[in-house]
Amino acid sequence: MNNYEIAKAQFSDWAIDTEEAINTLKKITISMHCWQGDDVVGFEQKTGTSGGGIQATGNHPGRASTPEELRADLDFSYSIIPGKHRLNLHAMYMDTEDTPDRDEIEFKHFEPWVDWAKEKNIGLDFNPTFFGHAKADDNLTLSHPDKGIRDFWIEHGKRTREIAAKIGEELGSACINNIWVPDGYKDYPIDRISPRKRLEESLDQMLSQKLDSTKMRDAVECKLFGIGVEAMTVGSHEFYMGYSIRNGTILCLDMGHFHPTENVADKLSAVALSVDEMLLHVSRPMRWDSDHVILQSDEILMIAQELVTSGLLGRTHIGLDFFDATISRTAAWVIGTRNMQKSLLRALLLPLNQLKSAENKLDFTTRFMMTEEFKDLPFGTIWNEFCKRMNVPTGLGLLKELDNYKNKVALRS
Ligand code: RNT
Ligand code: ZN
Repeated sequence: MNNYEIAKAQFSDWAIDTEEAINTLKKITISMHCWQGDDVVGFEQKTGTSGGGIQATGNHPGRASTPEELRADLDFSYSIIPGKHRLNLHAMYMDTEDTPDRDEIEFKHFEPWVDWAKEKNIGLDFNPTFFGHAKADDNLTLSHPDKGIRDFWIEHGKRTREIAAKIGEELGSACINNIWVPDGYKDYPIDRISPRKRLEESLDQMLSQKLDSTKMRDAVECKLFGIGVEAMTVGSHEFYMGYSIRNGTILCLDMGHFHPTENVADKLSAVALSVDEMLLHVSRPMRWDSDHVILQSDEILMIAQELVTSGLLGRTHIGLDFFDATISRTAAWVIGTRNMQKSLLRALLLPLNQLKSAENKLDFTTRFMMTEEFKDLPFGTIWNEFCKRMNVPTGLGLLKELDNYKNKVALRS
């Protein structure tokens, strides 16, 4: 018997079918965020700053500074991540010689991305970019008191929806257009309801055009606070939860957008009773929304477990949202995405029926003994088998590939 067969037998003692877990994992698509590859700069202005309270820190060599470089880094990363995944593109990553302002963007400015996605047979998701722009310098966009500024951003948002629909049509897979705005105040506002009413009105206008849900879907992303908007965020969790329930949009939960002691995994089953679909921005906040690369930490394991135990895999879109510029950016993508997959695999290998039955009998001792004993089972062997079948390296082989690529891109000027 080889290692896998031994491990398979060990899991089967607990009535767990490792083949079934591997097959389920194969089908789970993760939307990888383009902005890990270039520190959230984009291709509109070569020296841009992300702004809006989003901060990539570090100065590791090899930042992708052109769409070609970013695609090369993505090609490499996808080649060593098992399975088929998606790319989550932000509007500021346009690939064009033109210099359209945000309220002038069109599908043609993103066509090279779509051609690339077709060639690689991957799906694309999309995002309007409401930051890193002179008209967002006050951290007010869709809720700005000035109608002219609001209208500018509404037009941007409308265009991204149309672009997303065209992307979805071209690729034959619905493109999720996720809306996040930085809007908020550094110090206590006197009037909290007017900006929220303005944000709601702007969103209503932006989303007024009915578009085919097989081509594009709208998502809205809440946030508790950001650097520079400590006192109040207009698009808070309550704001967007209400908005998504009333308007039937997807609700995006970013793991960095809550109080550090809140358990984001716990929110999924609760919101799932009121919204049809969820989008996750899987991230790792450290003391604030710092967007560290995800580890196989308790928080990530709990998110994965929740998707499996609550049966929410079918209506949750898994997106990643982290950026670290102190390490190889491709290593961050690859290890981070694989960590999400590993966490899902661990969840898929849980003895769910036994655990649920113990819990229902209020036999918390059995539940406790089982979850803790279970941690010693050979998950790594199942993961290695999965990677072997998907033709991607593990262990030292993986490190060598990551290292070679890191050294190659370090020569970029
Ligand atoms: C910001 C949000 C948002 C961004 C991306 C780049 O706090 O998390 O999702 O990270 O849109
Ligand atoms: Zn996010």
